[in-house]
Amino acid sequence: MKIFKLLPKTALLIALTFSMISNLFAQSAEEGKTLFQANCTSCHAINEKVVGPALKDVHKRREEAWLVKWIKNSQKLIASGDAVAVLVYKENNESPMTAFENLSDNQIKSIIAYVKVESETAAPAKIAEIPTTVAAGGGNSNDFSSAINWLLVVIGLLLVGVIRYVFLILNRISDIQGKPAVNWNSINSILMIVFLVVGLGATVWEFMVHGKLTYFNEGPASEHGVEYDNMFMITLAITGVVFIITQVLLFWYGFKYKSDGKRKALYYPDNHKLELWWTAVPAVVLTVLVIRGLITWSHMTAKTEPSTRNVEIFAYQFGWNARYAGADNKLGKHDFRQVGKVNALGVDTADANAYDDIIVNELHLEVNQPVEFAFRAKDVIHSAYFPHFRAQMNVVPGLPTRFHFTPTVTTSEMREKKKDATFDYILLCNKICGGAHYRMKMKVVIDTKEDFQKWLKSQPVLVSGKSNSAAVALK
Ligand code: HEC
Ligand SMILES: [Cu+2]
Repeated sequence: MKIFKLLPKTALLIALTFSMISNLFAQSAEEGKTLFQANCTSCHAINEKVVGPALKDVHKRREEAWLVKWIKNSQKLIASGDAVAVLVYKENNESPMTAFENLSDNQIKSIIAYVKVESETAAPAKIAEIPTTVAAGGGNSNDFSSAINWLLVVIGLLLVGVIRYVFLILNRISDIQGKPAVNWNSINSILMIVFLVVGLGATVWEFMVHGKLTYFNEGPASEHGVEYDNMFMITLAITGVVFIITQVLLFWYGFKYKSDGKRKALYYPDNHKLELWWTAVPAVVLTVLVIRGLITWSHMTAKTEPSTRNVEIFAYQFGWNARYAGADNKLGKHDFRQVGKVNALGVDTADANAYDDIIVNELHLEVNQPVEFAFRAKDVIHSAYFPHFRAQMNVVPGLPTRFHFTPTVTTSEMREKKKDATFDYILLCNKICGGAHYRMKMKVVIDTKEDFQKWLKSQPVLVSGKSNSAAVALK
């Protein structure tokens, strides 16, 4: 009967191994979650189509080895003639997915582990999230919250009824007494003061609490950003002071001069001197602000030296690319008719200037060096927004736009300043209509001269064989 003695131990061992394995699994799914959120959420969700297809159960429909190859470089897999890859690409209107050569096999596997975990816990279908009154199973959380909503509606209606009765009773009392039962004038005047205090208090609270979340705290990370922030602060200070004075006067006078039946309002039709002042002062202040703004704007959009590094920012539904001009510092021409599978940006293959161009999906810039940006959109209007650099420009199909700026704080310096080791600068799309503009995001890295050159050297040029070492030499 030795075997029975061993049984508990064996069971324990099995249980231990099992929990260790599942622990390992949980850990990698945890890592996968972070990676997924950092790299994939701009185009993918588990349960719905974003730019790419919903990834629910993708581990069931594809083999792991295939997934690893696909995620590393889907275009390569497609080009190799892989039937599944070609089909997936075709089904999704041939919008290319970003390559993730920098992710290791293990990292990709942990992303797949995360997708697997999420697929199991995700709702069975998108339909389930639409609240319906005819819930077959019943008893889910949607039923519960809709019951509460109905309850609130009923309570609200009852309250309106009660208030109506209170007024009816008050009217009856007034009729009987022959004078108003409630002095509405004094109640309204007190409400004026309450509104003033609560309103100003909420304004201050808003500044204190949500002011911390704005980009203003760490200061601008570009040269012109200093002037820009300065102007913003001056405008805010002037309008802030005027706002407080006018609001206090408005509500205070409403309170002070409530009608008490004894006072008679003074008839005061006009005063030319007063009107002159309150027209002239704001006019002068606004003119000064606007002229200052025009001067700043013309600095920001001035022509740059020909030696300034040229970078093209390319926007599409829904993502960004950047194209560096390469050794000649000349961006090759582009031609929308050439936009296609291998040439997603439609770079003109007949233009030799394009051969040494470098296309990336992570923007690196050298600190304290100006950059000249040319913007181009493939499909619809996008808006290139660099919040930390106080720069924004519309990206319009068929209409080239440009600006330049000089970054002044490297990513690592900003990480130190913010005491946040995970901080990254970003390029966002500021168009918020429909679709997924709000998810368009490109990481921006501000490097030291050495790091920037190292990075640029490691990027492949469009036509292999063209060295990009000269691009690095570019001042
Ligand atoms: C720029 C947008 C974009 C990003 C970022 C992106 N994808 Fe995709 N993904 C797509 C598109 C679009 C497709 C559809 C295939 C195609 O058109 O190339 C796709 C397809 C896939 C597929 C194949 C789905 C299937 O049904 O076979 C997988 C798997 C996948 N992506 C995983 C990922 C993972 C993991 C990441 C993050 C590391 C990621 N994707 C990041 C756009 C993106
Ligand atoms: Cu956009």
